[in-house]
Amino acid sequence: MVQGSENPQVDSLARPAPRVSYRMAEPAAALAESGTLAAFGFGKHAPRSGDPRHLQVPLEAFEGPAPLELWQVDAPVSSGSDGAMHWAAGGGWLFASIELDEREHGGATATAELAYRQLHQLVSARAEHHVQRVWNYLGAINHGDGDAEHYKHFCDGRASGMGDFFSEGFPAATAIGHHGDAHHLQVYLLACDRPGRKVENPRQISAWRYPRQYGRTPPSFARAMILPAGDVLAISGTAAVVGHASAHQHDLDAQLAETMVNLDALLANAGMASGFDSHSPLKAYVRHRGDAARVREFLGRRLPGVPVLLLHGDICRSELLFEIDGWRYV
Ligand code: 3EB
Repeated sequence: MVQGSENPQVDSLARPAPRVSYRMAEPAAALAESGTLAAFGFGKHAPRSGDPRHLQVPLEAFEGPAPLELWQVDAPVSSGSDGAMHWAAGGGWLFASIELDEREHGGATATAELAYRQLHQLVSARAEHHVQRVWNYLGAINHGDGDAEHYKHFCDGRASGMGDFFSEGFPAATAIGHHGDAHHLQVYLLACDRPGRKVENPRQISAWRYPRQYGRTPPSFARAMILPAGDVLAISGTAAVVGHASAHQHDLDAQLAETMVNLDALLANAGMASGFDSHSPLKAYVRHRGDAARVREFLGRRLPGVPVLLLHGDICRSELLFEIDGWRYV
């Protein structure tokens, strides 16, 4: 039983979502601000620090120097490390990350399993054990054919490492291929001491029900999560998937348009008005460098004023050229 669940004072505590923003800033300065729960640098040239809240995401930004992505809460933050795992907590929220080399842990499946087992262990021992959102960045994601594809091995390991981690339902998630070290797996998450509310997309079959053709182990994620205070929708990686099929294979413009329809359907199903604004940061993952300008032009037209970070990333189905994820604040 959840301690304090019969105490109305505890239950009435709001858990406003972390504020997520992109900012051109020095990591040290951003980390020194009170309430900084996490700071993400993008690409191999992003500066590093030993701070457990500071993560280098191995995805390159297409346009100029990438900003920092910041998660900030209105509470003091404590943090720590345990081997390859790092965490920070404050205001009822938990950020946790793990980075592993697949060569050191018996390959892709075993490494994904280990990453999820370790995260489970960390999170389940804490009050902030309701995982809302997970990001998975792995190298060479489409390497190998059919069931031998790297992503399929990752899905196998993720599912077995989860155990009963998500017995209350899968969190929202993203899984994207990076172009750094092909064996480098990075997984990070946002959890809370209150449960969120999962949202599916009526235009899409839930991922955990995908038919066998997409792999032995269906991907384990929800399409989105309404964070506990109901103030934010955390949106999973969304692509031109309709039903379970990849629509408009290899056609970038049509995939972009279909993805916008999927986002609208998701917002509607979450009970939210359509559209995004300047407080709702998104990430766009683009498979081919040569498509970046066209994607930017499209987003400028369809999502004017919305902060979108354009990243070089491979989508887990090789026919998909584009995927988007992010946050929609109420
Ligand atoms: C899709 O709709 C695209 O394996 O965690 C999107 C978000 C996708 C998360 C995952 C995969 C994942 O099926 C792929």
